Amino acid sequence: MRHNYLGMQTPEELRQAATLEIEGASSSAQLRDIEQRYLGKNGSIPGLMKLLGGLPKEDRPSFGQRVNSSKAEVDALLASKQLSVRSLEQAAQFEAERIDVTMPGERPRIGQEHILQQATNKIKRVLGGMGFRYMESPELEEFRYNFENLNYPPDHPAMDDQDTFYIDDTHLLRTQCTALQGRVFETTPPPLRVFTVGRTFRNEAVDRTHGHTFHQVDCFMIDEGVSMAHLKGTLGVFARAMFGDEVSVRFRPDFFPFVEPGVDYAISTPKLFNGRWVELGGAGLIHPNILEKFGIDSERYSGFAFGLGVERIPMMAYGIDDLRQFLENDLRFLNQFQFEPLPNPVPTLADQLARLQPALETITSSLHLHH
Ligand code: FA5
Repeated sequence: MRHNYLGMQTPEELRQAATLEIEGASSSAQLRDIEQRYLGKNGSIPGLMKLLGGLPKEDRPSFGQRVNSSKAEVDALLASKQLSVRSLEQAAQFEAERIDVTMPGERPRIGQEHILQQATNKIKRVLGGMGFRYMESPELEEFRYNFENLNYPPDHPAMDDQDTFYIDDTHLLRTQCTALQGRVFETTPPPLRVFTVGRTFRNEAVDRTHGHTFHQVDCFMIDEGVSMAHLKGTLGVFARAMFGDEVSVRFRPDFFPFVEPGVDYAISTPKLFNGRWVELGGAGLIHPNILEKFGIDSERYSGFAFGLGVERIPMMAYGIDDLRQFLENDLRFLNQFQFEPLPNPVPTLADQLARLQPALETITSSLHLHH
């Protein structure tokens, strides 16, 4: 057994002690600590060199060697232990941070179009599919397009039906999308097929079926030989496309200054409101006065026009009985409704006319009976 140097441990003892500690260590932090204590600047193994001066001269080289070889061994042991500890630590870290890519994801909240927008889109696709061209005109409209050009005589009480927000003597918030007609007739010679969907305004007492701000579809065509049969056929196809095949359509005489004859247009479906008739809008043959006013020969050309409330469409499709809900932005209400997408591809005009054929024949034969 080697003697102690001034009560200090020998290089071999220190190496032994370090070895035990290294073997027992389980983290790089512990290893760093061991390294510092044994090999660091003030570490115990290099510290042995301070003893050299007190040793007999002949013992110094061999002692120096023993210190160095202990140092080298501890160094090598530390390095190899460092490697294995690090790889264990890394494995543990990977485990802790593991992501299970097979876990179900969080479904992102996807918005959907507002119910009135969905209705508008469907109207556009149906009427567009029947060959009507979509156009827009201003919400802040001139008196002459909203009333005067539409064959309202000055101070005619029919204007009172549409209690109007006037901006000044000649401007108003349009009360009906029929205001588009004069703008089109001014610029476009017949034959023409046009429709619009837009916002309309009336100074109404608001209730379940009346808003001050609502939407209308307005649709019209002018060509040679256009008759009530075309109007009824078109509105029949429109109703079935919007509400399904079981819908019934009713026309009753009604008055609007811009049509002659005029009708109101109502639908009923067995599933809703106990099959009660609900008025969607008005329609008729464009008044010859209007055609003539715009230089369209009323002997040669005739036209039909119809105008419907957009809000009434989802109300009838879903049995909603209060249109104020549309604009309250309550998502619990709005998220319930998803218009069924039209089949893709959308039926062509030819498909739709083929479906319409029996109805057209009935209408035509009933017209003949009355002659
Ligand atoms: C018109 O506005 C005519 N321009 C329709 C027309 C066009 C007739 C072409 C003939 C030819 P009326 O005022 O009835 O008509 O309104 C048409 C539809 O708009 C009504 O049937 C209803 O569905 C809807 N509507 C009218 N006022 C309101 C309102 N305050 N709130 C919600 N919808 C309304």
